[in-house]
Amino acid sequence: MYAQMVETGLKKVRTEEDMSAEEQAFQARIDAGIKIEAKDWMPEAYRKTLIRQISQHAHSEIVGQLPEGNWVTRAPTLKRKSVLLAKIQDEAGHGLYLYSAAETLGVSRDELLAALHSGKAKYSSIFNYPTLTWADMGAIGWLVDGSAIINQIPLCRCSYGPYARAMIRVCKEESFHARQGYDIMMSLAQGTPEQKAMAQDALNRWWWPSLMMFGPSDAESVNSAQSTAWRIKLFSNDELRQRMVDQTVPQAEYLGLTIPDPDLKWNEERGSYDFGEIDWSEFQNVLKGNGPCNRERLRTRVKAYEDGEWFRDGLNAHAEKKAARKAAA
Ligand code: FAQ
Repeated sequence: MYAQMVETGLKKVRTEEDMSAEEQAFQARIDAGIKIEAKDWMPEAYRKTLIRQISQHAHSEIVGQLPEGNWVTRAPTLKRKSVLLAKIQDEAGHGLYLYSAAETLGVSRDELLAALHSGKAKYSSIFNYPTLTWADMGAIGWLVDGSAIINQIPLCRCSYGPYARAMIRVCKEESFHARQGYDIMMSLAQGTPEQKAMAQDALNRWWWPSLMMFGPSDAESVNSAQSTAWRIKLFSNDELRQRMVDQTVPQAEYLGLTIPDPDLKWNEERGSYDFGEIDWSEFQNVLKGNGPCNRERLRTRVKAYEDGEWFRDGLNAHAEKKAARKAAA
């Protein structure tokens, strides 16, 4: 598995024998459902694991603006355009809450952004795919925000207080995003044959990458066991992926669209859908930086950061002047 770009210092899941008295007390708090707060003692590997996950999550939110930004100038009506703009702005806000949550763990935003810009830190694989038609705005809201919600609702109850609290507002906003996406799909699916075909094409292209968002299969997920013990993860990658399939298939049926999976079928015994094999080589290729848009996304992100330097300098100069005036008074 292509993993561990960020060294958390963990080689295997900590058992009671490995743990110091301090660690045992920490684990007991987690097991009792007590939240860990920024100033509490925590094992170094717990801190690093959270920095890894929260910063990847933050990076995903801000890189996730780029595929949608592509369509702001081409939205079909003024209403759709203002809704899309508001959604993209929400994603920036989510990035800010998440960077702030990561900063409570003793890392600076500059360090986190440097890791993103150098290509060292990951962001979600899903944002390395192109947005070719307006229907992609529908598919992203419906499938990508839909998957993000399924993954993030349990994070509202994770063990680290600042992360859990940030997730509450993020999830509320994501649910608007998912509805706006489904609304676009509904309009297209009920529109002309060309519009319906466009909606189907978007579903065809976004379905499998959306399933990959949940991460590798449980058997390949290197971080899951320890993150589950620490209640950073409450459900496994495969459990959440299954939830997404079960929730989305009836929605596709309602739209009159077909999920692009010939192996998809209802399993009466399990009470959920069986689905086809995910192409994990595609997933790993995207993680290695070789997806359709990896280079373009990073280039755009770095350029935006560099172009904003004058503004950051202006803000700093203003803050310094204000502080100096206050000190003089
Ligand atoms: N893409 O051992 P696991 C959104 C990496 S937000 C890239 O299972 P873990 C909002 C993983 O980091 C979307 N890399 O890892 C929006 C690890 O590598 P590492 C983002 C992935 O952490 C909507 C390695 O594979 N959401 O969409 C991916 O226990 C629309 C092994 O994997 C979050 O970040 C992937 N898909 O579980 C914005 C949620 N999957 O770090 C704009 C929080 C796995 O050891 C528009 N994160 N990897 O080098 C999580 O829940 C977890 O981190 C998982 C992965 C479930 C993503």
